[in-house]
Amino acid sequence: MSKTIIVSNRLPVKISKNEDEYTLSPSEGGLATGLGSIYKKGNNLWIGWPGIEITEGEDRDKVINQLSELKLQPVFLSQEEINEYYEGFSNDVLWPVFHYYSSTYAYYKKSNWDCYRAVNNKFKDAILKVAEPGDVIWIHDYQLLLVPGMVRNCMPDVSIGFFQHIPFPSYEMFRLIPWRDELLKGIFGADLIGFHTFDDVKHFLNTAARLLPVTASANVITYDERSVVIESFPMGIDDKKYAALPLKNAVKVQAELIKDNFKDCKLIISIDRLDYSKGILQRLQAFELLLQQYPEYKGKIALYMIVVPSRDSVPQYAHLRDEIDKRVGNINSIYRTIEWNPINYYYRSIPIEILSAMYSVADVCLVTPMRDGMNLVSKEFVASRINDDGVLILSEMAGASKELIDALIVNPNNAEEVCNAIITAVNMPLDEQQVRMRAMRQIVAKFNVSHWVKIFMDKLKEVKQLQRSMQTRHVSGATEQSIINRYHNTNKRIIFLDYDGTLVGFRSNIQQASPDQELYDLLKELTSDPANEVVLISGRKHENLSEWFDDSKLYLIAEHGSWFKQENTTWHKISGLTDNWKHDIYPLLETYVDRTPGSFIEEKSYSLVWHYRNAQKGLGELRANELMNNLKYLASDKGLQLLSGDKVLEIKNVEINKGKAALTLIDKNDYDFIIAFGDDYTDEDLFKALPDGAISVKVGSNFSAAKFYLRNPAEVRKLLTGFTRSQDSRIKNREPLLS
Ligand code: GDG
Repeated sequence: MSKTIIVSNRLPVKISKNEDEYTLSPSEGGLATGLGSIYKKGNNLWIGWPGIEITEGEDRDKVINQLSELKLQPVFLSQEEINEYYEGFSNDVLWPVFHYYSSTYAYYKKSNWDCYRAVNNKFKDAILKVAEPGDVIWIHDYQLLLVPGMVRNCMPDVSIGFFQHIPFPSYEMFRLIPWRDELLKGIFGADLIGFHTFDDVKHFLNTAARLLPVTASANVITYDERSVVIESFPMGIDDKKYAALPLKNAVKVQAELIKDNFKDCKLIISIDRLDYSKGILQRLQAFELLLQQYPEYKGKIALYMIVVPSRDSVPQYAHLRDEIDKRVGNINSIYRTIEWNPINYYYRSIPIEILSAMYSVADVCLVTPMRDGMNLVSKEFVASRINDDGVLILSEMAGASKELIDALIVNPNNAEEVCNAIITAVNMPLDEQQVRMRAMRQIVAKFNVSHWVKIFMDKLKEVKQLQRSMQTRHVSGATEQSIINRYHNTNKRIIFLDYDGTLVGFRSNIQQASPDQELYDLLKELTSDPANEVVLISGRKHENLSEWFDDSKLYLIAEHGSWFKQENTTWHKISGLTDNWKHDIYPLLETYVDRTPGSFIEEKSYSLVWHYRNAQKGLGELRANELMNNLKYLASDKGLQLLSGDKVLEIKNVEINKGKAALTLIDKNDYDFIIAFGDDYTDEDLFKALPDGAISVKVGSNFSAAKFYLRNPAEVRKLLTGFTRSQDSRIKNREPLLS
């Protein structure tokens, strides 16, 4: 039976050593809860680092046995590996770059990168030990970016999902990493790549398009001939757990204690791990500003701030902790009174009962990270407000701000805005609090952690099915042979061939894509069979096709069907078309050429094409969208059609399309073999127009109405050569019989 394997840097367990014995306590983190529904079932399991260094073989065996009872499998790491892979690379390169702190905190050291790669390889080995074909592997987070690619190399068909819990930065940041290509290729080993927000998805898609030879169609990227889907899956929490906690006695007791302590004060809470990305100093600055500018709040509000210790043996973190100590000390010494302390600051982690008590009694929760993948504290606060009151102030830089839109959303760099938000929050009438909180509680309940796991796993299944259906539609092996057999068992054939992208590859200069000798020879062989009508059906100008193919026996169709030319005749165009519209559209296109270096206009008899394949990446697409919007109404008034293709925007008479053009030929004869090859949007008209028994072949892996697909022009040529070759061999085979 197939199984699911979860992989993350840390196992969801805490291990402590007491003399010779190891004690395990399962961790209650959100991820562990969410994924509990998976890894605890059947023969599924979770692979990761157990959190402490264990060097002795005997000890390792003990721990392996204890962990296996919890369905966990360890990857043991030495202290040196933790220093280099985890601290040195994951936390000193990927964390700062992905949180936009590269210039201050990123430290690129080759030996740390080598160790990151080696440890990722260790994780891969651990996976391969247990993985079997048909299994599903879900890999988590930035410490393991290379693992999907490493597993893929060994198990090409296995289903791999990857989810990143921290932000994915813009290309401008990611490109700074010296090993960026390898990292990106590693992630692309997955079939489904998930992030918390759509912004992360956009950054990732843009980065992939800039750095790797990928083809993209919306959020589906073809890499290494595999379709990979990139999507946002905002992670949720175990909302029921947080709603149930305030009803427990232990929590109620704590809640009363806190209330007693802050009797006449509005209580503002904040909870973070010690990290520069959390905006703790900026938050203190905003709080101080409030006390400075609005002295009437002295004694009326208090900040209850928990900072959970983290990495404070690293100088930058120790420095941050010192700064926080100083700032809190300063504020308290300036503003405190005998009975009131503005900031109650704790540098320690707290038990969940106190956390829940804080969530449930606070008036305001202040969450102001400078950058955060999601931020679960904000959602836990919302889930804990079982009376629908309380106010959440939330940084727009946290992924959660995309969902919790009823929070007071602030820019954490804007001290005045944060200060004003605190004032609004502490004065907010109860009915407004309730309207906002109810809306947020609904969202937190609906998009909880189980929902997150379910939609990710469902999508992963769907992506695999998509890949499999692509595989069965790929013309190779038995399918290829059956098409070739059908070809030979028929004697009135018509073959439609698109040119650019189908018979020759994509070139940045449209004039460069001229036919090579191999193509001429192939077309000559195909057309020399009297049973074949070979039609070259292209969007190119008729003059251009004449230049290349006038001497051939091909039937030529130019400009998507405006012009036709049979062997040994001259060109004729379809009647009743007008090109008057060009006077209006051309000048508009010229304004886009003036504003977009590298773009140009191609003029055909009944169409105008704006090409932007040489424009700056991203700018071309932006302008094309703008142009599309500009032309929308003008086009329908004038009976024009807008076609947006691969780095082109084409405006043409609506009456012309390749499908109609092909039908005029098909209808003339009783063909018993009809096949069409094409690679882009204009060929879809052709595929759709073909009669039922026809064979349609899409070149490339974008979605298509075609029945089959081939990967590139080389494969098209191979199939066509297959037609002619077996013809030769048939003749050869027949020779002895005939003589
Ligand atoms: C990443 C991303 C993303 C904190 N202090 C105590 C305590 N906590 C718990 C909170 C919450 C969790 O830790 C922290 O949640 P974050 O969302 O800040 O997550 P990170 O660990 O920073 O990690 C983040 C997340 O992954 C999920 O994808 O949201 O953006 O950085 O659950 O309650 N719990 C207890 N005592 C504490 O002192 N009991």
